Amino acid sequence: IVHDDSISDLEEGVISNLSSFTPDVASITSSIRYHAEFTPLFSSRSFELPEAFFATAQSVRDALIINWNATYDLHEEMNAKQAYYLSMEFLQGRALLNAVGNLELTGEYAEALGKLGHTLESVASQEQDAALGNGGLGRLASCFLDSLATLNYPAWGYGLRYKYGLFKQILTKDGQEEVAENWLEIGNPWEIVRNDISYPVKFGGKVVMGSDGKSRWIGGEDIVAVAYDVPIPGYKTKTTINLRLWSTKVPSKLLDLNAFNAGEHTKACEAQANAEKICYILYPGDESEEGKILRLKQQYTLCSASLQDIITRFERRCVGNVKWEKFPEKVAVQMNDTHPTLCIPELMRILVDLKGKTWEEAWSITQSTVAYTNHTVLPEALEKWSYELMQRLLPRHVEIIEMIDEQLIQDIISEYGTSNQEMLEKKLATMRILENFDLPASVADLFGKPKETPIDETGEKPEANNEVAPSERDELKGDDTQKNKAVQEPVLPPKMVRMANLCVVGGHAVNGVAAIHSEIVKNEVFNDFFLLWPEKFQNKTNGVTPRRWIHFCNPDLSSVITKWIGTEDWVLKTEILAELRKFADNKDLQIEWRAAKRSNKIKVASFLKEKTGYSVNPDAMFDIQVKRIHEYKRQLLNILGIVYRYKKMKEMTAAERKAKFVPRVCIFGGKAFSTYVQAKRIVKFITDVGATINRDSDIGDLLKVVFVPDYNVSVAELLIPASELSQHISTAGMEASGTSNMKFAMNGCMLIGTLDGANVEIREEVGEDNFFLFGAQAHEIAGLRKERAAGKFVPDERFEEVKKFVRSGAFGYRNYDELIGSLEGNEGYGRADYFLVGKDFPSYIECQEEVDNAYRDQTKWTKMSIMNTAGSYKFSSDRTINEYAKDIWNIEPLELI
Ligand code: B1N
Repeated sequence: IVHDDSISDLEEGVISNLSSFTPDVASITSSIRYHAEFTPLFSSRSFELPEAFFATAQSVRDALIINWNATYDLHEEMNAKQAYYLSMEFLQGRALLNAVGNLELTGEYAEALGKLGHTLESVASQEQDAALGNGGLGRLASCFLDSLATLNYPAWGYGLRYKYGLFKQILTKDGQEEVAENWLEIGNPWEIVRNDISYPVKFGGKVVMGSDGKSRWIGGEDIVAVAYDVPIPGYKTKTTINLRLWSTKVPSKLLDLNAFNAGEHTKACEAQANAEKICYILYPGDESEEGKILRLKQQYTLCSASLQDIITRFERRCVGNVKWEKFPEKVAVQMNDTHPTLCIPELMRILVDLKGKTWEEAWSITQSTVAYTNHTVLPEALEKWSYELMQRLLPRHVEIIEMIDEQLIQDIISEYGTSNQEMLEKKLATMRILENFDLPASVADLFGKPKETPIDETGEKPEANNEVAPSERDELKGDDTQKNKAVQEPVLPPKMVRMANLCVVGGHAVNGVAAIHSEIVKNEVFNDFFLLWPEKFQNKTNGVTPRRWIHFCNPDLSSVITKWIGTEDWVLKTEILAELRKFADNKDLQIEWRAAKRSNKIKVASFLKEKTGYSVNPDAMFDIQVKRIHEYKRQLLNILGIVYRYKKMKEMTAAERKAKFVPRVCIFGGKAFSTYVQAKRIVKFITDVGATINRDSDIGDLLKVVFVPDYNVSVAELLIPASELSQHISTAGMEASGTSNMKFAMNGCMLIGTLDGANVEIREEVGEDNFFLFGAQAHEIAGLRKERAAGKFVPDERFEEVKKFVRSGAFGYRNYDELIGSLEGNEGYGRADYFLVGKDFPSYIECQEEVDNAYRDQTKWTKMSIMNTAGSYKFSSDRTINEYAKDIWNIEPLELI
């Protein structure tokens, strides 16, 4: 589309961009045209979709920047206490529709784009997802930003600007393949590079004592973190907060021009490449993956740059009268899981080494400032770092951590005394920050005889084993002498730093993310700490933003809700949704409710056709499981249930099949970590089962199985409004919360699930009759595993039958020995069904029968669907954020007028 009149309108565009942004259709149109013409990327006069997206986004950004500046000025002027949410992940997804929706300019932008020959929807679909996160933890951080802005809290997010976010998933005949996606390639219209805001960050070097008796950290590798700001608009408010993402580069003084001039380009570029690679890629692990040296550098960069920035702001706002004891009255730092734990020693270092505070003063300030959210109880996911690696990279921080550890030992001793040495040793073994360390000299005397280091067969005392994983060591030393040496020595357990323990000790609050999870945190994972400091422990049940997750992604249902409740206020005050209960039986509402669902299903059907080639019937039940692929989330239970259903169908006549089963479209989506072999086998298995069932003419529309490739935030926004049954079927006690369960319930989707994570609270709110419950409960799991190990588990016949069917080659033969084998045995081969798929299988398939029966009665089903939306009000992230603000951060809203 070429606009002949674009030039004549430009002046208008320039003027409206220089003056304040007046949101009428005419000025929006000229602003879009202005950007289409002057954005450096698109100098031509063409206005096709990619250009239209970019120009539209830039025009929206102008509006955001006005509010963003005003918000910043207000915070500066009022000098109110501010909360900072530090997270290694923000899973923002697309921003355009969210921004125009929050600005209440959707209609205006749609009309302006219409005049320019496009639809807002098609322009919005051009945007790449910002996928700077892996899953729930990152998406939670993004929902929190939306709520913070909407509720007018003085708060910011801090994260890293990864050049490559989460990989793109491609499904081939061999299963999942990962492809890097350079989301910044054509530029990011939402970010504002702040070359004026940068901080030095150091790695390595050594600690020396200055003449003033203060420690100084010198030498090593210096890099610079540069700020990239992303404005985050609130809904129906001018408040626009900031997400500050750090990118790394080499300090300009280190660019070796001499080497460059001498033709040694490689050498000159080396430091630059090393600095830049820190922000190259998002750590793609979910709960169970191992850390790498780059990851520690990333974590420290986030903590160091953010704290320097926060401190600079604090000092500036003190205008020449800095009282450090007031710091916690102005600043709250929330650590999103243990990934930003280094905030604790970094704040201590800055206060003690650079600001001249005593240890005690610094400790009190640090503890009152930081707080920690735990997101997982899987033991393999509790972060630990090799002491040796940390010492090489962050020598001063390790000294500080050692002091905190020593102080903790003193605290434990003063609480429990030394009379019961066995108990005390047990406490120290679980609670200390440093793992596999001897006691420090200051307390060793308290323990009868000093601890002996074991003597090996050669009669020599071995050195403590500071082994690090080979990949880390190679990167550090560039040779393997250490490895050869280590081979000859007896291996002592490696010295580690337990980040979660450091967080619990260094923060004033520790919270879990759902009621059941917070109980497990208190009574199991951190029980010793809970007994020592019960007042620190809290629950903050997760939530999701009702703007993105119902109002914007499901406009059809939103209109129905608004019409029946009589107001749109529910988008801000979700408790109003409960009023829907009054009309749950109303025939007219039910008709409108079903029509909204059906139109969403039709959109998904055409999306599935486009992405997978499979045609599905929009009148079948849409049954969905979308989340990271993980054994504990039990996609295997779901697909084996489908296999069982298929087998039963095959054993029946066409008429019997039709009478017995409700037609279903079973949709899967989710990424497996690239080296998580078992998760990848599950992906492959699901696609194989789909390939067989979907082409089976006996089955037809009665059952389809589709794996949607590259599940991400945008795909979720499409699938969730169309779903009727969603699966949240983790082994009880293993899913900390889950947040998609909340999104599904909000969109009138029934849940089938275990009593795990937030399912427990969702079921309480929507009512037992409106939730399909099955499976063993959290308190039974340990006993069931023991029973299994003792060879006492007797599997259900139907489970045996389904495994046999898979092994018979019904879906081909690849990989199934390992997959099915993992569900068998008592111990040893595979993992003896650690996740209890076999145990829960009978109750799962029986529950699925109940689902079929309920679906046959569409009046009843629609009522259940309405009751889910009505009962979902508690799961707004606005509720969660208000709780954090009151109970942990002690911050108040501040509204621009
Ligand atoms: O955090 C979500 C919860 O709703 C989910 O239940 C929980 O599994 C998820 C290491 C994690 N826990 N831990 C992680 C992510 C990345 C990483 O590198 C761990 N993600 C969760 C929000 O509370």
